[in-house]
Amino acid sequence: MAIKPEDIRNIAVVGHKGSGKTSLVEAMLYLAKVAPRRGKPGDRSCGLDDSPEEKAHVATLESRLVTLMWGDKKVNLIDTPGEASLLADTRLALAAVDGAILVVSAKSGVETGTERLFRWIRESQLPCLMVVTKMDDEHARVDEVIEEVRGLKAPITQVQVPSGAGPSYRGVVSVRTGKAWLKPEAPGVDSAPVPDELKEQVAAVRGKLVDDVAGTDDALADRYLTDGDLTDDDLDRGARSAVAGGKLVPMLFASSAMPNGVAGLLNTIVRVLPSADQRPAWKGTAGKEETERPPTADQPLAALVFKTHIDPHAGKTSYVRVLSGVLHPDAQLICVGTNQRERIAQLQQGIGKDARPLPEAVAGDIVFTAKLKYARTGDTLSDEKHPFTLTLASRPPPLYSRSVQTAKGLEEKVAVALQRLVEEDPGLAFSHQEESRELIMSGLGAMQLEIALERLRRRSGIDCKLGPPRIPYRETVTRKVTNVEGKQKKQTGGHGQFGVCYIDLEPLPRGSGFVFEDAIVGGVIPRQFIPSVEKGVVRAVSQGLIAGYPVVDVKVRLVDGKYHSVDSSDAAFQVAGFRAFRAAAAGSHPVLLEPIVKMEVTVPSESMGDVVGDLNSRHGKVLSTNISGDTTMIAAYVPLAQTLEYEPVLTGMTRGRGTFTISVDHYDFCPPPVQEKIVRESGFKAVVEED
Ligand SMILES: Nc1nc2c(ncn2[C@@H]2O[C@H](COP(=O)(O)OP(=O)(O)OP(=O)(O)O)[C@@H](O)[C@H]2O)c(=O)[nH]1
Ligand SMILES: [Mg+2]
Repeated sequence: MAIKPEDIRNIAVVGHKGSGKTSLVEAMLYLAKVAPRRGKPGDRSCGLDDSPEEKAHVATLESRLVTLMWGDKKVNLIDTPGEASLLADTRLALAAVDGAILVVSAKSGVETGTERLFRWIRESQLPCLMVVTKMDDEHARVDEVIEEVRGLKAPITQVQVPSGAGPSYRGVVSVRTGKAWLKPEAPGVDSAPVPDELKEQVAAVRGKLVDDVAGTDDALADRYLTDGDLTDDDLDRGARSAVAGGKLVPMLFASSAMPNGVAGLLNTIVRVLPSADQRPAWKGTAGKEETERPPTADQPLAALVFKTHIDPHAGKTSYVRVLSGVLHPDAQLICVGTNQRERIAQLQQGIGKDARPLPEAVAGDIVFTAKLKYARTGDTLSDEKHPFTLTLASRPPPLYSRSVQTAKGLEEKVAVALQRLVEEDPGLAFSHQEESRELIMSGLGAMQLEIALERLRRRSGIDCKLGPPRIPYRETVTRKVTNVEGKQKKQTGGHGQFGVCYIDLEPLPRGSGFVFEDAIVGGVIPRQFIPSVEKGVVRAVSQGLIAGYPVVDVKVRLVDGKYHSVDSSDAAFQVAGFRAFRAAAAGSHPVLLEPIVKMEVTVPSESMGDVVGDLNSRHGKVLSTNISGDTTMIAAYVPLAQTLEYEPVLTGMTRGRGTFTISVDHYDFCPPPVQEKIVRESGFKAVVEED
């Protein structure tokens, strides 16, 4: 029987790295009989975390879609990475679903990732369930963690009571239905009456829940005041609409090691979270117009590509959320972003052996499709006559850069492989650095780049490694010198070489670049050789004076010279120009300039002191601080070299709440100790070359 949008629940499972998401998804798959056997947490028996890199890192490194049936409801779950530098995937998963499960470990509690993800969930106005997992862990500190969760400045309301914690954990009781799942030895959907010792606590928590639900709706509040309680029906309906509207965030408990209680979570998903057609209309654009698209099957087709996976053998797979309409295999769609036509091939659901083709995917469903030609991650595909592009939350810009180093001659191949990685991971970018001829890969953090490179090595067989990107330093001079000679004279036998020039060299203001002025009078150097002198000077300028970086903000004035009617040549005057510049520079006190970026760092006001202190320690110059509400925006100039490792530092100082932007602004003098180090490491030799 075809599935209807009202029978579908789409949920992203998100949380801090290692909080227990994948294990929880596995427990749900097991209870729904998708997974063949009961795995222990961490025992990946149903196709999750199965790439070589995921196995090596014991972590989820990209989003995965799994589908299960719970009763007559279809639940599409997206298991997402928790690693901070891989959250671009997670952010897109949140754009494709109608609800989220935020997983918190009973051992580690609320962490930086928990706070950041919860903020994203609230910004996206997604209904959310909070699940405290690892309840069986011997280090579970449940009461403290409940308090930490309540501290998230959100309308958290407890809907289950756990029985025990750590080794004594048995399962959970639902305070709404009074159902209890307390037989770990008999997993599956077993229910039992509430044991006597929990009755009082269950009644108290239910009272609080009724209070909370009544507080979200005037009609319910009236009934509650009159009757002193709410009927189960009222409580259910009230909870559903409060959760959908973000007025309540239910808190539940779980252990993936004892998945019997996870049945209560699945019940809550299908009963409390909104179905795919009950979600608010999708916000987007049609051409330049802002518009909304109802999430129903009777609308024209629109679908979001929220994830791309490229397998070296099977090719490209795209994960597609049907936003509206009905998607059929063979459908002809337009990708509004690129204006390309796409033909959909087969539609599929299920992972590994469970994969099966679907005859159609109705609004609200999430499917895989192979071999899309043009659509990239984040693109919306739609009916040509009814174009629609979903508006996505802005993604954090890739600000952590490294150069990708490989053997000579393999750069082209590496560039092609990098391009493919960028298609898969929307948080990754790569570029060619012209000056240093480096391939630069940028992302959100070190771990992301390392994993990308591991994939690249495995798939292409090319050996390559990451290095710090070369900072584009510049050189300049600080004193004026005049009438410096540059000479080329070789007149031993046959056709000789002769050219002499005299130049003045002077510093110019920052940003002026290089200026060459011809001040020759009386033909002391014939016209045709003036460009030759300039060429020689330019070559010296580009080769640098102390560390091999181009020289900027200087003016060279050609003031005098000598020539020979037979032995002078273009080559001779080029050498003379080159030597004159090198000789002039020696007396003009050359120094190193470093690129300075303008940073705008936005942080919670309470972290401002730490962040400003850190910027100062990075030789930063704070320009302004603007407080608005409880966030502060700090603008500062900071040397580019000091920003390469900034992301994890800022995350640490602000518990993941800080963001920043960077743009190269200007060049300024390098502090002498920094200059000394760079000059020493450059191995630059300022010997004047012999021809
Ligand atoms: N005792 C116990 N351990 C758990 C439970 N859930 C997860 N773990 C363990 O916690 C570790 C991390 O679990 P995962 O499920 O991989 O966590 P995750 O949130 O998916 O991690 P990332 O995908 O890397 O962010 C593993 O070693 C699991 O064995 C649980 O309910 N009880
Ligand atoms: Mg995981």
